[in-house]
Amino acid sequence: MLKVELTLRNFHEQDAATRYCYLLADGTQSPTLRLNPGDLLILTLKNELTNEPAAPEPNAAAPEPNAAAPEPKVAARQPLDPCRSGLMAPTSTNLHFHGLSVPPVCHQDEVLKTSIQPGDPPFEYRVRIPANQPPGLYWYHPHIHGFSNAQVLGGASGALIVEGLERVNPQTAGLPERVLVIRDQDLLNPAAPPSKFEPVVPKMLIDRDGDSANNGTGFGKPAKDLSVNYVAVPYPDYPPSGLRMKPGERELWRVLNASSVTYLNLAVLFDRAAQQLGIVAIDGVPLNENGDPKNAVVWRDHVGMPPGSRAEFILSAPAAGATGLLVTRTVDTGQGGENDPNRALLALIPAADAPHANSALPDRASLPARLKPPALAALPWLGNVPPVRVRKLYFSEKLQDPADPNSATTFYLTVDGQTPAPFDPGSDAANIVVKQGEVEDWIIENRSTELHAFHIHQLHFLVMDASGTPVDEPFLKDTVNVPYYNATMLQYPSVRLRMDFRGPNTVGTFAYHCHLLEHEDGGMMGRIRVLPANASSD
Ligand SMILES: [Cu+2]
Repeated sequence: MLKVELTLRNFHEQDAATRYCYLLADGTQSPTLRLNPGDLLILTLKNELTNEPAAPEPNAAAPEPNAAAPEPKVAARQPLDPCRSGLMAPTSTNLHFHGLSVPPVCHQDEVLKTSIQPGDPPFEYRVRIPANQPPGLYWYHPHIHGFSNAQVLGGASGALIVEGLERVNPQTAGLPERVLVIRDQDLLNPAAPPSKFEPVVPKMLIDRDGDSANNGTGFGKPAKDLSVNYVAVPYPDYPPSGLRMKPGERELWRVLNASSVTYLNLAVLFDRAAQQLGIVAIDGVPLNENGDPKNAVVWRDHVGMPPGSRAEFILSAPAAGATGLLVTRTVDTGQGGENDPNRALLALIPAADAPHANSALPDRASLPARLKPPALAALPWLGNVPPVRVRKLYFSEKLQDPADPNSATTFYLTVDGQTPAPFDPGSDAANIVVKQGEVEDWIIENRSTELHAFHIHQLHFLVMDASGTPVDEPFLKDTVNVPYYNATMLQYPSVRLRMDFRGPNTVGTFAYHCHLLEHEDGGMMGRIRVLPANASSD
């Protein structure tokens, strides 16, 4: 059992930015939670958020939430039932355990109705990690519709590790481990020109979200700054902090892209040469989860990570005298997307006296060297189960004033055949109803000119094909990028996902959405109801 008492606080900066952080009583910020399969997590969350102080001018760049959020009534406030109120206000909060197959019910992993207000007593989460939860990196963050972006962008997120990777993948046994949480935030130096060391100076464009638009060069002002374990690496010069490593030592890096909108394309450079990264797990699931030993370690010189995703990989520290750099390379997010340019994240500094346990980024431990056998998978491999039906969903966007390219955008995630509508937090109607035990194929199409990241709560899926071409990725994900459309294409890009509703913990009502949180808050979300296997089907 792991007992944790978290307090969520915010701090209003003078530049109108608001920072958010989970705190333990001893001041630890957004702790990494470590649990074994079968463990019980008892987490109490105290909401100490405060409203924005009165500002002389409203921040014109702040995205308008799609649904008009009622302000909490100050006078004679009746205590609201945190399990039922569904109040979506700037100071409301709750928790989502991203990637865990735990039930979508209140006090566990329910986010559509659960809402905790400032002044409420500490709210208790009791989450049993399933015995068959794959070992790897998961995370927790708030999920209040309309305000997820502000809270996560401000820093409200933390890592959660399900222990036991070495049981599934013996090549990771005994490796020193680092947890890197990469977050994005509003630019610290928004008025600065690009660094004079950049080879091109692209024209500045603003996209529909009010962020720096993709200019296609790999340079220029990013939409957001990035930070590594809360250490910002700001535009325009991206000064990386230093990570001291024992020369040549192999380590396991567990990387979370906790960004609100920023895509990552990670590479590790030694004297400018991209190094091989031994990927062992994606989205918390070992690549050899299906028992195929050839997928135990997949070597690549870069790792693409949409917002919300995780990658765990083996790498070797630079040799003595060499220099290393963790970078994210530019991601082409589409004509309508944000600018995600090339930038440094972390300098890797070989040092014989580098501490093992208490480095500049303190979150480091070692995996056990002693092997215990993994729990046997109880169900047939998802890729071998034929789907009972196929559905198509599509991402789309609409300018509220089609004549004005700078007008606000509405974001849709629509089940094909239904009328596009932004997510309605006040409704109980499910867009999709399935029965526990079923397996479906979902084709997720992108009809917009920017990338979207499809995510569903409670379960993992398998990517079967991309725009009709089979994909050989025999491992599970909970977040997947969907390529953007442009007018020269003959069809909308898509991915085909094998959706697994076999787990008993999928029963209930939960969300699927785009994990670019500006889009989710703007309406790009839907509701699915999974009925018990024995429910009558009328
Ligand atoms: Cu999106």
